[in-house]
Amino acid sequence: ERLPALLRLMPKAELHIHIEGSLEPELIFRLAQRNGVTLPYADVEALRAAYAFTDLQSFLDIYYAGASVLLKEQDFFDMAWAYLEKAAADNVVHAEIFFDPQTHTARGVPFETVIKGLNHAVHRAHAELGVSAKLILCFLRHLSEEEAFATLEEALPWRHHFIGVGLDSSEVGHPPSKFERVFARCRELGLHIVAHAGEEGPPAYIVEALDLLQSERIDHGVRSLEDPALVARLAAARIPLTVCPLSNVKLCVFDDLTQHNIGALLDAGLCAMVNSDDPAYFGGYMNQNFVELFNAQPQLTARHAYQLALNSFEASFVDADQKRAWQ
Ligand code: ES4
Ligand code: ZN
Repeated sequence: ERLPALLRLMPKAELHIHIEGSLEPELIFRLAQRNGVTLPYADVEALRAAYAFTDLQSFLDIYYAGASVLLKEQDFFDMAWAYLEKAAADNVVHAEIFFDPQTHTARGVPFETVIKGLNHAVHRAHAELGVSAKLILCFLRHLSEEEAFATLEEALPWRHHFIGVGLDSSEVGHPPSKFERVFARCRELGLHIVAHAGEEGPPAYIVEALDLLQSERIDHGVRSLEDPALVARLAAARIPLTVCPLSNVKLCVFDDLTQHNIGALLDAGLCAMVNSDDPAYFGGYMNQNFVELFNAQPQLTARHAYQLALNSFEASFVDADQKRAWQ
């Protein structure tokens, strides 16, 4: 194993983690039993065996099925607490956590139930684990802009429980332009803006996320290297790319970790960093991503590791005083 102590022990921030993607098969079955939900899988092994993805959509179908066991405030707390304990064990000292309210409100779970459970875990993690955590509300891009506006409306009484909004789910065919008006409203509300772009979608979707949504970071963005003018723009503006190595391999964006372009992104001067995306589905949490990436790519050095950790703090939405304290 290469640089194991450095990779595991260095403090880092995680900026691209879907909390519903941290739901482990064991917890899915425990919550199914607790809530009387019947799953189309016999047991944990059968569920895990279904985690053989060919693309983003084949993953999302199973990810939304897994989330169907989440009904009560306690369920959302248990899920987020389990993630935050794993994050703390990986020396993640700050996490900006995505949640997908529409996945739950569409099943009749009140927005309030979701946000209260997650918020409770966030506060307890600060007190008991020393992890600062914030929430980012993601709109599902396969749904309409009207539905995104309705979700924003439901979220407004809880405005101070989340720091920003994002855009996730099925990318191709659902460009950022579809959500231009709802993101304009979010900016008026003072929310931070991020968007998934350039995971499976073309570099033009990254340009739309920047120009039309005024996205402050790009989630994934690995396809930016196909457009040299875009790379120059991302570098000059220091727009961060929240890269997820194991995710990209599991969803067949790259054949294997030896083919991943994160080293090229760093060498192009981009503010890229490592994240776990959906760790329960993609084979590991933050440190697993670091360790497997560095084992696969001997050209990555301690200097790259340090740069990735530094970039994670630079790209975070914490205030300047907190950033200085972490330097
Ligand atoms: C996601 Cl990897 C990925 N891409 C887009 N949307 C998502 N939601 C959860 N994981
Ligand atoms: Zn993601």
